[in-house]
Amino acid sequence: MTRTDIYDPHLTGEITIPSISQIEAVTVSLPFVTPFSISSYTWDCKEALLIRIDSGEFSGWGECVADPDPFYSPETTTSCLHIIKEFIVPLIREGKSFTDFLREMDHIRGNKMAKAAIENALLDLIARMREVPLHALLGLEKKMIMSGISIGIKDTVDELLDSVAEAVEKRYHRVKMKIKRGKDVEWVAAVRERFPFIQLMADANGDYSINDINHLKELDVFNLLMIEQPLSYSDIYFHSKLQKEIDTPVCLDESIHSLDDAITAVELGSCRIINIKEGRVGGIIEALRIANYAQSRGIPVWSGGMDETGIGRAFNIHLQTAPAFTIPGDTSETLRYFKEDIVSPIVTLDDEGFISIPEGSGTGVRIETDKLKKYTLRSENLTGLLKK
Ligand code: OSB
Ligand code: MG
Repeated sequence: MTRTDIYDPHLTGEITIPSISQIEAVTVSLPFVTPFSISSYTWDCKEALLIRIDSGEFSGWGECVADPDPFYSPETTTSCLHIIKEFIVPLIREGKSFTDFLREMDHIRGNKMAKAAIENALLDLIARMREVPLHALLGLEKKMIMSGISIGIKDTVDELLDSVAEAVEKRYHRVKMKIKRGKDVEWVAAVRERFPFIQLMADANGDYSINDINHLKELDVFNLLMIEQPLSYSDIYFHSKLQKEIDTPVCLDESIHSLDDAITAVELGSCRIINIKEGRVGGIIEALRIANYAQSRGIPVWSGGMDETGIGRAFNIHLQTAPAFTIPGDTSETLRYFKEDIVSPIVTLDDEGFISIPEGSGTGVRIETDKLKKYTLRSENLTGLLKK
């Protein structure tokens, strides 16, 4: 099977780029309430590159999901800003169809997080100018969104159990625990013993190799919803070997950057589930293509997160209105990450653990200017880089 347009969301053809009056890149740093550890790194704050694109009185915002470091993905906030300035902003031109803009961005290899930030800001801007919610611009219907929480690696099993207990109390629909070598089978066993019935999964962020098949097989008894990215961040082939040997469904995160990657993974049998992070695959449109393809192959998908501020989180929320997103994602309450956010409304769970779509046009979130100022490290005006 090759890439075809049948997976394309229908309406990008009728979207055109409006006249742009300003573009600004703003780097913020928001301290985490508690540090967040994955197998490869620990973050104690979220440093994010934000993009604001203005057309007259309207502003669209995008958040680049890259970190300042290359410990989750090779892209960084600095590499993204470079690509955005030198190669993406010059492609933005009034009257260009969005489809053409996306095709031209395809000539820039990789750099998906940089592309997504601009794609997101433009879609938010266009939706706001049309006075429609982002999901409606994408042809998707409003619905309540399932919640899920991703619990970082802890120092002790007791700390982990306390965090899981808190999540269960809050009615999160699904709990993900991070694992790594030395903090895996016994840690999962402890959580499963205390919470026999919750939807539980584990994310290894690539910490294992194909030689660990027998060890990873030990996880099969815990009825996990899935194991996420057990092998290398760039591997698809060995995951197909692993999936044949273990019962637990494998889910790919880091290895999937495009529809082509998703097709490779599904055709090889490398995973039974896909984590779609729109920021990791180049934006909402590519995310929807992957979702449509996965649905056609009976592969469930869910929306991952990158500990985004309220701007990026809002895109993940709108994305999950697509019917292919049948598994709860990594979409959690704002206050579990940050003491305060730079947008309102913040994300909260209702009594049954659901999240509602913010009201209003575009993503529906408003920037809190004073909070944004408080957490801004630096900003740069990119308007002069637009081609006349
Ligand atoms: O692997 O999904 C991941 C956060 C940073 C980098 C990688 C990952 C994560 C998460 C947190 O799991 C997701 C979230 O709550 O936004
Ligand atoms: Mg992951």
